[in-house]
Amino acid sequence: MAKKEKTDNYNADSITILEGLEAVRRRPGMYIGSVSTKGLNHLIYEIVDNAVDEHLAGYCSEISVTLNEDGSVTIIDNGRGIPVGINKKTGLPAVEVVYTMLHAGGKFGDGNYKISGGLHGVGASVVNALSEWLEVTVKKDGIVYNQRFERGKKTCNLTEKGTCRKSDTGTMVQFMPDKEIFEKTYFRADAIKSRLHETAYLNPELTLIFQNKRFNETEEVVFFEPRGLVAYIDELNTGKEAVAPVVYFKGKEEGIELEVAFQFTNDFQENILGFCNNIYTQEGGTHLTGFKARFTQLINTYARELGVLKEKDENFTGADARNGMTAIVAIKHPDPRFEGQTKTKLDNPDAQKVTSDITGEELERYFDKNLENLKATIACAEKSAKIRKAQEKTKTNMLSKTKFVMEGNGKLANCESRNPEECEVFIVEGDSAGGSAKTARNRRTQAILPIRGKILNVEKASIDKVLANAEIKTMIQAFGCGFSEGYGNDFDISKLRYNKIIIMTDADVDGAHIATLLLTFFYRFMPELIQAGHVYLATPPLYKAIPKKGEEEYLYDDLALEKYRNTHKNDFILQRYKGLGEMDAEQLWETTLDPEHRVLKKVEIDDARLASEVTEMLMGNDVAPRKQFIHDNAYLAELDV
Ligand code: 0RA
Repeated sequence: MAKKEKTDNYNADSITILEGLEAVRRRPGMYIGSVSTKGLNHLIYEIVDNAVDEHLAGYCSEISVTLNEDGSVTIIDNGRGIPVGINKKTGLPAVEVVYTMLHAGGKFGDGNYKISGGLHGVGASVVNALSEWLEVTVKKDGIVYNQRFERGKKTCNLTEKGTCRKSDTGTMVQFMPDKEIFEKTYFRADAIKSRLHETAYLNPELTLIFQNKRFNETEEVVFFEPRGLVAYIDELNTGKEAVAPVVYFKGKEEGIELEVAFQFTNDFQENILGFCNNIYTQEGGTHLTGFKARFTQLINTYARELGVLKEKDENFTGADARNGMTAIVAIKHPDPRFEGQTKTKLDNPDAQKVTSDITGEELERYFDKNLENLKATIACAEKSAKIRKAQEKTKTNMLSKTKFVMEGNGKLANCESRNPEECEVFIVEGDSAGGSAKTARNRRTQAILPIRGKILNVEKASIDKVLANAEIKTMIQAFGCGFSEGYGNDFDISKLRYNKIIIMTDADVDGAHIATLLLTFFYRFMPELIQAGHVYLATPPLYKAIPKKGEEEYLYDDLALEKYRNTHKNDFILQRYKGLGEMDAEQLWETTLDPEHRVLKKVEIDDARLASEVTEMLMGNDVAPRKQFIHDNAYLAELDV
């Protein structure tokens, strides 16, 4: 061979490439978090984020995401097109390197803020490795290029497929998620739409198009939010009573950009969302710390200047100052670092300093000119402080953990074991199902907490109502770790008494509603429970098939029923369960409690966020979307797939 040296090089490189992608297939969770539907959706976000990077670089104005009928997804952007030139180190076209080498994404960067520094940022190669097949098409310099891969391995070299207008540039990626890797390969349309909408709010010059071409679901939605964060706040505060207009400011310091929007409503909660380089920082971090601390300090200073706080008065707490606040704090950082349970907590100290500096400067400027808004804001803090002081007296008694008696606490039927590792608590809808569950359970490790009717909607209720609610009080006491919103942050996950908290509701619209309310409660007050993977949904069966001959079988959804019908041509009786209450203790054990046979769905933070949105929609004043929801029953369908 004439070009021996080059060939050897190529082989060496291609071996490392394959090993890299093999590692991704062996341990996909390491790269995309999980192989559940959440991990599946990450594949799409990964590719979209790359295109958003191209937008941030100033070259892409439109991104479309299409869920195709065959289960694949297509993502198109009108950027410059991924480079196709030969990469010196590998001797391969750059686009091939991007799709086959781990972490190759940033190599072609040009110093802009890269999403790839964030939570996902694992690169297109991970998507490729976890796809049954993937095809990338690049339009660049008047030429259309294409390459195809299967499970991360190329099936052909980059090929020129034809020509196009020189001005017509961009990248199109189509892939089929691999059924060998993912538990389910059905993308969650709701979560994707929500994420695309979020991206539109954060990038006011970018248009994102969502198309669903799957059977019976066809729709097209265009997300374009030229009012940016201000429009985002409007959306978050829909149905709430604003007490002041939206405040917006931005600034740049030490190469870090900050954008903030906030508004006060008469709610008794704060809802502060943080983003870094377009990524939602679930666990918060230094940007939020900087903003919150400076805001609190500013409100206290103003309150003293205006005489609202007298010399003898103590300062407002942070929670007081932010009582009723909805805020978005979005930063762009050239080198973001993340830590925490789910690597979604921003850790850069300079982000705190810059956020604090800009917030101080801009807010002072704003409040000096807008005294009305300032007064309304301070009034929120005053109201909160008043209630806090009244409650501090009663709270100690109400939530005292030391006074908690394990047995005989309200309606909780506790388990015998005190080893949290093996303990589970079932939150069961309805007294009759609760009764059966108490009989059916394994008393040693399974506790039952029946709840009646609908628990309080924590999105709407004030903190004092939340804490006074019997069901919620019982839950806080039973779990043993306190709660984390409102006054004081005394949630301590190390005190958790149960390794699994299992929500068990009927498989109907009411049941789904109760489940969403519970998830909203956990999401708002005990998010760490979800982050650490302690919250589950039980899935009781919908049917029992009793054949003339052969074994009875429980069927958990309509799809299972259809399969059963197709594979069992003989006569069978179909028993339909209307609710948990209809099952006797033995059936309940067999189908829903028995760890050997039951089906549990682990709740992920995306589910809870979505539940929170759904709750908002169900409880809001708008009737149309609620009717639509009940008609579609979309949430249930999404949970089942
Ligand atoms: C680096 C340089 C150039 C384009 C891109 C990255 C790029 C990456 C992605 C990922 C998804 N869509 C994308 N579009 C563009 C430009 C190189 C040149 O001008 O030749």
